Amino acid sequence: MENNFVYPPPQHFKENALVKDDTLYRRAAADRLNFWAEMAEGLDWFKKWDKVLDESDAPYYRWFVGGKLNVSYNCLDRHVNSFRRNKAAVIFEAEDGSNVTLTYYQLFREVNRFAAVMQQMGVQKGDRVVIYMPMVPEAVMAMLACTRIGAIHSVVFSGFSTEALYKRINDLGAKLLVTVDGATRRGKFIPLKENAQQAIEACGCIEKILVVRRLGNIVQMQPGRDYWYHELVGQVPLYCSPAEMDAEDPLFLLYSSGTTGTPKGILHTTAGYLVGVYTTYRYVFDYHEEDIFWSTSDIGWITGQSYIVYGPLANGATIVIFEGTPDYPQRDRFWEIIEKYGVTVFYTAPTAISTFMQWGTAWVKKHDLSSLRLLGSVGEPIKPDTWLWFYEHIGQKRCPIVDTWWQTETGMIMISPLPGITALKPGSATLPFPGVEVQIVDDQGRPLPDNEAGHMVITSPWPAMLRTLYNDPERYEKAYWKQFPGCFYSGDGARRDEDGYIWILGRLDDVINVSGHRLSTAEIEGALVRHTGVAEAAVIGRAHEIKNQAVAAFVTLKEGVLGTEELREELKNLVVKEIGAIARPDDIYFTAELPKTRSGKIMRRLLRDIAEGRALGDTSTLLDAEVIANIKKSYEGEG
Ligand code: 7RM
Repeated sequence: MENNFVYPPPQHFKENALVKDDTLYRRAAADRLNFWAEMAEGLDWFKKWDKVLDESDAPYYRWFVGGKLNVSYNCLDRHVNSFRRNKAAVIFEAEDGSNVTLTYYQLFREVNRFAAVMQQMGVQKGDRVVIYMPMVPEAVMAMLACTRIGAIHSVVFSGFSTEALYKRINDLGAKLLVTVDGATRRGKFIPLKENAQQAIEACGCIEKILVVRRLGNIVQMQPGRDYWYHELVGQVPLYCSPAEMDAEDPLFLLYSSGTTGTPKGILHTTAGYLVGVYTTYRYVFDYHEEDIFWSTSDIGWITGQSYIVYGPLANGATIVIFEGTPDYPQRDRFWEIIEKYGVTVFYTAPTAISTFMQWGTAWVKKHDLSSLRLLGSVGEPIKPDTWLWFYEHIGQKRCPIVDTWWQTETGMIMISPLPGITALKPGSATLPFPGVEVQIVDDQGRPLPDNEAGHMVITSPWPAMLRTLYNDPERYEKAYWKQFPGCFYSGDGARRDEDGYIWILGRLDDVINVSGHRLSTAEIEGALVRHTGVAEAAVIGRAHEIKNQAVAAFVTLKEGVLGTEELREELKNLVVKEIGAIARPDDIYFTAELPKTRSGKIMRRLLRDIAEGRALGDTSTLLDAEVIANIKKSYEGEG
């Protein structure tokens, strides 16, 4: 872990950087709320706020109380009314290599009409709209259109299964679903509308489906329920006036895995979220007007919401949206795109970088990456050797790397270098962003000395923080605010070194991180026990060279059921069906019993030790030591 190399910002980068000194840190430290108010001045408000932060009903914090604004106005109208009118907003690269560029004016027009279509379909302020779409510009338009009329969007990753979609729609009580006829992934056809339809029919709350034509495949349309976007868009006005939203009006919901089988509907509201992503995009990515910014995430994840859509567009940046995958048609697709559009800032995940490392540098060398000036990493801890490869082969030792720590809950980047001033240490996310306050504490909540590992907590509210969990305020309080009263519990372990740099160690709870995607062990267990042959299941994340973690399941079967290879496949497929391909277990171990504490809790820590081939940790709370010996035996037999 320990790495003694420190990388100060290169001179040429420093000279041109937006932040050249520690003024932001000093201003935030002197008066945090005033700092955020200053940042909020960067947005356009219909009415200024009366109070920056209201803590009277904590943990239901309210930011920019009394302020009125509209998110789509801030992402579009104000740029259209400026020199950015004809600047590229979106460069879209389709999987087949075709591309479209939309200027701010064009995007503005499209979003206005999209909003008018939704309005005509009966969507009103406060209604929930589910967006189940691949990475196409219409997905971004649908999001912005919702914000224009005050509808609350919830994007569901298009790789999620019908069952996962069903769960989310049902929790939301959504009225409208926006999808496409079909999508392609690595050239393979995916009937998105048909998948969505199955979920909807099981739910009952969705009144209408709006279908954007993407592939032109034949789909069954039910009159009165299903509408083609291209048929409605010709009948609506070109302009739809932006709704005046309250600072604390809900903006969007995004489901994220927690420690139980039910995903959490994380709620973000209007002003605080926008101020947070606007500010962090600007300073972390050292925003320059001429940048071409590419975040390889999907809009179904918070990284896509905050740093493909809202942060960049609120700043008037040019973004790349890519429909495909890094290995299709060949393993140099990302480098080809960087070369093709002259991408200047490239933001991706450690898993992707490890994969590229494995594919080898020959793919990289085929392309001119000289346009790049800054790199970013997000989603998992980045190993120092992965960091160094990224630095050397992609950044060509010229580009700083911003390792950004944050969560769906935090909405915005919380820990990150400011690339013009922060000396980088490979593997460390470095320092809290100005105005963000973090501490490392022990189990009792006592601050720990330097270099001791503990829980990472956030000690004061920040503007883009989640406001609650949809329909479940009790869970909101319990999951985030009860563990260490007054502090936000991140679920991550970390240590702080003698320079104040933070080293994230990963999740300490039952959330696992596979290729930067958050999965709940309980949710996968829930899927496994749906099989009639399964008595009990325990799922863990075990270390994986490329994916950060891989899903490993320990399964006990009912009397008389045989643990065959077929059953193993069946169980893996069941998880894919219930959750999606990202949750597919790598390993399934059949075992007679599971290790439990006296209170009946499965001891996942011990299973992790077994799966990773380590000496067993503390077994003193284990009820029956025999169980572990047996699992170990069967594991070694199979492993
Ligand atoms: C943005 C995002 C959040 C979890 C978080 C961490 C892990 C994210 C980093 C990281 C180490 C990083 N949101 N995580 N970024 N760990 N270094 N730079 O990923 O809600 O999907 O996941 O991801 O464990 O708690 S998320």
